[in-house]
Amino acid sequence: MKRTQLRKPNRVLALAALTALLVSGCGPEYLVLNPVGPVGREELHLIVLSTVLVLIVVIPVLALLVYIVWRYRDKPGNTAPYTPKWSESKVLEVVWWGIPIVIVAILGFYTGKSTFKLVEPPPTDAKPLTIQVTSLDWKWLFQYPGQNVATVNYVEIPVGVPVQFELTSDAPMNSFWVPQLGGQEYTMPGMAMRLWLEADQPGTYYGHGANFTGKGFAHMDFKVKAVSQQEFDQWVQQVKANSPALTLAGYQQLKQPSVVGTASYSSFPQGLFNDTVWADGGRYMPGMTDGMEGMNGQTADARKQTSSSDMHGMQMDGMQMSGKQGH
Ligand SMILES: [Cu+2]
Repeated sequence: MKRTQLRKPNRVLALAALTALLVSGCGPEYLVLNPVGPVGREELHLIVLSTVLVLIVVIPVLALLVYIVWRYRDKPGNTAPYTPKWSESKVLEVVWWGIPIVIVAILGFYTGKSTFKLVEPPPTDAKPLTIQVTSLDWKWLFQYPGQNVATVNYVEIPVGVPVQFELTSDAPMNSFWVPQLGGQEYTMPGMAMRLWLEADQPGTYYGHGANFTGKGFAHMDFKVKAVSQQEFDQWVQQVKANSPALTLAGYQQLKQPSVVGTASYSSFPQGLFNDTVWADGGRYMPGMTDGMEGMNGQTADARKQTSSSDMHGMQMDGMQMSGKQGH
């Protein structure tokens, strides 16, 4: 008697806790679940789809686990049937092969569709903006080749404009991630990767490295400030007027392992990003053709020749990810 009296409030408490957990699942603190741009939204659809598909397996499995443990428990007088010869059941084989095949097919179809879609810039009339990103120990350098300004640990973008982030690393590989705008993409020495993102609401969004790179890694956070095109243009003018230039010597100092705050630069050495990529092999993601010329005025052909020993015989505009840098 006493036992059942104790169990009821416990059950109510557990149910209340579960409900609270489910209801709070979409609070603003869950950045990935609150996208503010087309890329993040597309990826949220995939997260929801895969969660639902996974639940088709997880819920019956957990329910069966509980049922079977209870039904076949060792108890005097248990009348559960003993049927050891069911291993050739056609029905069961179809169920446990068929359901996963259908789930993987649906998941594969939609993941593939989204992946190919997100390689292209978000569809809009606005002219894209290019920002070159270099991960350093332990800070992020952002260069605006079109505006000729640079920043450290923060980046401003215009709302409603697709931003082409070109990514490399001049330090151990890292990963560029702005959860509310879209998924991460790796930054790797000697490689240039590309990630399209777009914000459709003004705001300040959290960004962080997503690949551990040593003791200063915890400080590799940055802010993405999305503003109107007009505010963005004003900001560029302000940086040009009020900030020091980033010199090559300044960059060499910046890339030394250190934890720094934010910084702005009125200019940066021409071609610095591409020189960084070429210094360790010069591999570009397919479709990235604007990255072949650098500070020394070297042409693409010259670069191809000087670094041919490092190209593993691969074509420069092919998928060059299978060289020495494995993951
Ligand atoms: Cu790689």
